Parts: sequence; C-alpha cells; structure tokens
Amino acid sequence: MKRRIFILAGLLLMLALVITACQPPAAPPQQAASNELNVLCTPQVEWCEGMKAEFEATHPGITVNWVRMSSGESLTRLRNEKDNPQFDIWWGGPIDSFIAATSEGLLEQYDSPNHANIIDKDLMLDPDNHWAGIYVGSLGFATNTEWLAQNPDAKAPTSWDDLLADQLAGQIMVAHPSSSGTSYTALCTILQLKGEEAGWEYLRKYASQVNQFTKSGAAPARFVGGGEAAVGIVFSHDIVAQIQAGMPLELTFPEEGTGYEIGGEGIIKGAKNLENAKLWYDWALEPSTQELGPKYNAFQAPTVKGATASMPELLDVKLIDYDFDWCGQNKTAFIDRFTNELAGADNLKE
Ligand code: S7P
Repeated sequence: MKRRIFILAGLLLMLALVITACQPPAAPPQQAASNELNVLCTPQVEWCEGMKAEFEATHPGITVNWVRMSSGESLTRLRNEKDNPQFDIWWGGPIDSFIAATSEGLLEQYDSPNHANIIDKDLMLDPDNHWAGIYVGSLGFATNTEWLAQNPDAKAPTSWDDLLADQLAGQIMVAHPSSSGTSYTALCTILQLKGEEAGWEYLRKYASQVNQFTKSGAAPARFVGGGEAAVGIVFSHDIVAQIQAGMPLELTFPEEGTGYEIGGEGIIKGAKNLENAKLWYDWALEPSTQELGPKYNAFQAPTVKGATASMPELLDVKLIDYDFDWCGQNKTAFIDRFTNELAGADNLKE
C-alpha cells in the first residue's frame, strides 16, 4: 500500500513539473501608468496655459507640467538634457528646429494614427515620423501707426529692402535668431530670397538697423506697439494678436515674398512619460484641438483636415517656397555666422 502511495505521489509530482514547464513565461511586473506629462511649450504663454487646461479636461487622470521657451533655447535645453530628459514632448515652434533636433537624435519616432489627418504629409510630416506639423503661419511686419502719423513721409514697409531705409535706422526690432525660431525663419527667408552671398550682405545691413534683439520672437510686436521702435519683424498671427489687444499697429507683408513656418511637435527621445506624450501628440492632430487656438489668441492656420482656419488671409499673401530641410540642416551654421559676424547675443543669455 505504502509503495502505491509513493508511486502515485511521484506521478503527481512529474505531472506538476510538466504542467509548469508548459506555462508561458511570467509577464514582467506591470509599470504603474504615469499620471504626469512634461511639455516643452514654444508658442505664447496664454496658448500653452490653455492647452494644459484643455488636455487635462480630456484626460482627467493626467497632470500637465509645462515650461515656455523660445525655439533656440528649447533646442539647447534638449541637447543639455539628452542623457536625462526632463520633458516628454515638445509642442510648437517652427520645424526648422525639429529638423535640427532630429539630426542630433533628440526626438523619438512615433507613427501616430492621426498622421492620417494631416493635409500635406510631404510638407508637414517628417518622413521618419520624428515630428509632425501642428500649425502654419506667415512672417509679417508690424509698424507703429503713431510713429507713422508723426513721420508723414514714412510708410509701413512692403519689401525687405524697405527695412534698410535711413528713416528706419535704429527703429527695427526683431528677436535674435539664436534664441528665436521667428527670427531664424526671417534669416533663412532672406538667404533664400536673395541667395546666400547677397543674403549675408543684406543681413549685415539689416542687423545694423536693429534697435534691440529680443529673446522671444513675438516680443517685438508688443515693444513696437508700445512705441519702443517703429517696425517689428514678427509672425503675422502674433501681430494680429497685439492689434486685437489694442496696440496701434499696422500689419504689412513684403511684396517679393515672405517666409512662413510650419509649427511642429515631437516626442523627446527617452521621454519618461512616453504613453502620455503619445496621447498629447495624437490629441494635437485632432481637428477639434487645432480649432482651439483663437480661444487663446493664437491665429495660426491648422494642418489637419476638418479644421477651419480662423484667419486664412494671413496665408493668402506671396509666400516663398521655404526649404525647411535646408534651413533645419544649416541652422547651427547660419546662427553661428550671424552671431559671430553680425550681432553677438551675450545680452540674451540667462
Ligand atoms: O506666438 C506663437 C508663435 O509665433 O511662437 C512660435 C515662435 O517661434 C516661438 O517663439 P520664438 O520665436 O521666441 O522661438 C511660433 O512657432 C508660433 O507661431
């Protein structure tokens, strides 16, 4: 009897061993879903704040922390934090900087299902899915109308060459291209319109007309509106925002053609809250999200089908065939040349 029990116990043990061996390997311990998202936000503070609130309303479990930084500052920050990224997603600012960031390995690839919404994928989507376009805006000139009234022989500029007039010596305000994507868009526009050699010659004269280089691209519209200079070079939607806020400004465009931006977004390589970053990225490519801009005084045109532009006339001007890839790949070299040969930027350092 004892022997039979012994054999039966042995068989049961063997059976248990066989069953265990056939089990699939145990799943790794589940990571707790993160409830945070750190956004590097490059547009205006009001829009960043609004987008935080809108996203949190759509995703109640996630808290968005954001910091507003100009494009050049953002790029420097991402380079410095490459081994320990503090941001999960970069939202806004011209794609020239996203192209530069991609070539430096700072952005994660993400094939969003909402890429299908994009109007023009050749123009507005990185072929390797490191960034996508989320808005479009054109460069314009903001002229103080009180200054125009006090200078009856002057007129609001309608050409890049008008900026070099003696009357505007020390009266131009623009951001520095090392910190600002707006200003870099202007620099690269000039190089494309005039060709490199004549472009750098023009930029030397242009830099000498400048009253002050600001850190942020939209700031000159406020300063010019406040009478600190006569003309600012700013994205037209930022000029409109200041006009709507009551600033005495006239918006004009250069007749020979103006540059434009595609504002981008991209997930930071090594993002600690990757799944939440993907949620934001997808959400930013929804038509309803892109129609939120005007609620926060942002009048850029959308990049996705089904979203209506609030001010389509801002793109209904002569635009140059802006080469984003060329401007993105040469960003560091062009900015170094501008800073070393034409205008230092020490006063803009933190
Ligand atoms: O205000 C919105 C906006 O003009 O800001 C971005 C701008 O380039 C960021 O500022 P910086 O020039 O200081 O980098 C634009 O992408 C956006 O349209």
